[in-house]
Order: sequence, then structure tokens, then C-alpha cells
Amino acid sequence: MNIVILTGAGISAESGLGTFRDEGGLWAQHDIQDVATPEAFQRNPDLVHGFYNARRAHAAKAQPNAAHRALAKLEKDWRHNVDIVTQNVDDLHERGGSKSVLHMHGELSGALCARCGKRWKAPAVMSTGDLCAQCGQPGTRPDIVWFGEMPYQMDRIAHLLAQCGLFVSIGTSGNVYPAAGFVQQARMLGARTLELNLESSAGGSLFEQRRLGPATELIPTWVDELLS
Ligand code: BJW
Repeated sequence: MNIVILTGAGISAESGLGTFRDEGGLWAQHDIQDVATPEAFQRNPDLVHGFYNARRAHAAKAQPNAAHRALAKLEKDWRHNVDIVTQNVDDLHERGGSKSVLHMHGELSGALCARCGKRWKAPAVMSTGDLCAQCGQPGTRPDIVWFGEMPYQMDRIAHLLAQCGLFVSIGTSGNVYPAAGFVQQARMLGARTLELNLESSAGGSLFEQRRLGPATELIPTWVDELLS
């Protein structure tokens, strides 16, 4: 039985990275319209670069936690496929040992040319003066999926959802689409569904099973149960 695991900011919370919508979260400190839309980047690229430069520096110092490591162990020891679809832009899954990780909302470590589409590894600090290595034009941006933009690898995700027997959602509030709709998609295609979260998400009642608690406790326990 293949397993697809959708993760959100909650799995990295105990590594010290803030969530978005919890009390005191990123959206309490910054207006979404100022930092997480293509229009915001056009209006004030310095502000947007500053927001992502600070998050890139913060994420680089964070360490994977027991939940990230438990998912890597599951992928290694499970006899079928375990694929992580993450909304997170940090690289804690990879540094925790996971191999099959799909970043549907992009990555802090990526830079993207808004003009020609060229991608490369982002420097620690990006700025409006940076020129694209391919077309030589300014306007290079963090490789992040902002509101109104199409998340990455949607065809691949649809394929994974169609092939899985279990869909698990970890540490996401279920407020942002299309990720919030994956549980219904997976159910329609015949998968069992499980939510692991600190608190029930917006679509919590759509899951067949739910366990509530901190990720660093819930995930290692759940993985041990599956592998035993
Ligand atoms: C713990 C824990 C612990 C805490 N242990 N758990 C109206 C209806 C439907 C859709 C729309 C609509 N209007 C607009 C839309 C579309 C829009 C959308 O969904 N908007 C909603 C807000 C309504 N979506 C989009 O625009 C997306 N694109 C799209 O739909 O394309 C299709 C299309 C495009 C164009 C035209 C037409 C169609 C793109 C979405 C991009 C999201 N980008 C962000 C920011 C960029 C990345 C970044 O900077 O990091 O992605 S927004 C932000 O939210 C970020 C996250 O990935 C995403 C999800 O947040 P997440 O991970 O769920 O975090 P929180 O904070 O919300 O929740 C934390 C959870 O953790 C909580 O549940 C806690 O309980 C839990 N927790 N501690 C376990 N210790």
C-alpha cells in the first residue's frame, strides 16, 4: 500500500520555524498582500526579498525534528512507496533523511527568473539588483508559489493520490487550496485518510481518523505502529 503524506508548517514548528495562522504566526506579523502575492513583489520587491531572506536565514539554522526523522524512517523501511508532498519551503524533510519530497509551494533555496523562467540555487541574500544568469535581466525572485499562482507538480500529485492506499495530513490548517482539497480527492479515489495535527484542521471532519497532539510525539508513535 502506497502512502502519500501532505505536510504543512506544523511539522516544522517544533524545529523553531513559525507557522502562518497560529497565534503570533507569520500572517499576524506580515500582511499576506504585502509579501505573498506576485503583485506584492511587483510593488515592493525589496520588502518581499527581505521577508524571504530572513526566513531563509532562519530555516538554515533550524534542525529537523523527531517527526521529520520518523517520516524518513518510514520511507526507508516501508515495503511500498512513501511520498511526501510538502507545502513547506524549508528543507527539513530532506535534511531529516527523506528522499521522495515534492515541494508544491516552492523552496527557500531556489531562485527563479520572473522573465525567462530559469531556476538556480538562491544566494543566502537575494536582492532586486540580482541579474538572471540566463537572460541577464533583473527581476529575479524567490522560487516560491504565491497566492494566485499555480502550485508545482500538480499532475504528479494527482497521480500519487490516485495510486495511494493511505493519505495522511500532518500539521496543516487546511485553509489553502489546492492542498486543502487533497483529502477529498484521495477519498474519492479509494484511499483511507488520517489527520495528525496539534488541533483539528478546517477540513478535519473529512478525515476518517484523526489524532491530535504535537508532531514530535504523534509521528514517531504512528510510524512505529505502522512498521511493527
Ligand atoms: C502543529 C504544531 C505541532 C502547529 N505539531 N501540528 C476561495 C476558495 C478556494 C480557493 C481560493 C479562494 N480564493 C483564492 C483561492 C486560492 C488560494 C487559496 O487557497 N486561498 C485561501 C486562503 C482561500 N490558493 C492559491 O492561490 C494557490 N494557487 C492556486 O489555487 O492555483 C490555482 C489557480 C491559480 C491561478 C488561477 C486560478 C487557479 C497558491 C497558494 C500559495 C500558498 N502560499 C503560501 C505562502 C508561500 C510559501 C511561504 O512563504 O512559505 O504557502 S500561504 C501559506 O499557507 C504557505 C503555506 O504553505 C500555506 C499553508 O499553511 P499551513 O502549512 O497549513 O500552515 P498554517 O499556519 O495555516 O497551519 C499550521 C498548522 O500546524 C495548524 O493546523 C496547527 O494546528 C498545526 N501545528 N504546531 C503538529 N507542534
